[in-house]
Amino acid sequence: MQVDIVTLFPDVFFGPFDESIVGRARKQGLVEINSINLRDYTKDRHRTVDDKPYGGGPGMLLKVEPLVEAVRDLKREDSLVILTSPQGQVFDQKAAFELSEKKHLIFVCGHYEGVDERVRETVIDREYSIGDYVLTSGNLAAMVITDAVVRLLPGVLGSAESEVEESHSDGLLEYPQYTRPAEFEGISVPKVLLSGNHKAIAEWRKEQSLERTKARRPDMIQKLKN
Ligand code: 4GS
Repeated sequence: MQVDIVTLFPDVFFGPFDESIVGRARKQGLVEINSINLRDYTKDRHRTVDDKPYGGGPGMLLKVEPLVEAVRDLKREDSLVILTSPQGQVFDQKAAFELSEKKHLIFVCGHYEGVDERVRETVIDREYSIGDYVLTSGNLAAMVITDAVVRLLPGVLGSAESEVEESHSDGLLEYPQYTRPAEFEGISVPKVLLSGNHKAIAEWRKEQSLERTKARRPDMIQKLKN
């Protein structure tokens, strides 16, 4: 997979993408991640990327021409172009699985008050939000989505890691987990986990997952029913 991220701050991605699982995946050639400076697609002397909104109002908008030029330059037949913004569909694990099937993702990171609407009309395929809150820039949203997608690519997680039933992958939250010691400050590990009875352990875990999801995330139960 190739991921190209169009941004005003191309340097912020390195650090997070150099370490741990994503860093290893890049070194192994399982994914290539590039950040592209939007300013490189400006044509004026001042390298202007933003302008005031028509009709007035606070803040600045990303101009249409540099963004469209950048996306068209990067785009191939098999690309999916994603805008990160609070107006998008909320990104979830189902979307992560879907994006992990693509060969080429292009992210357009929102900045300032947003983008000229014609960017959406001309080059954007999908618009995703990572949640109902306001970030300083869409960079972090592109990073979060990239991270969730890259770990799903074949070969990125070791077989032990990928066998683990993670929260959300079966539509439920994870069951409680314990490691040694068997007792800490008077709190014991549930007996069933020490029993060696694998069938009883599996049943207990399933039940705990369900109870925890009902209590904490009734919205996820509703999703399972649909
Ligand atoms: C998000 C979000 C976001 C909105 C970008 C204000 C700068 C900012 N992007 N999911 N302008 N939440 N973007 O808050 O994707």
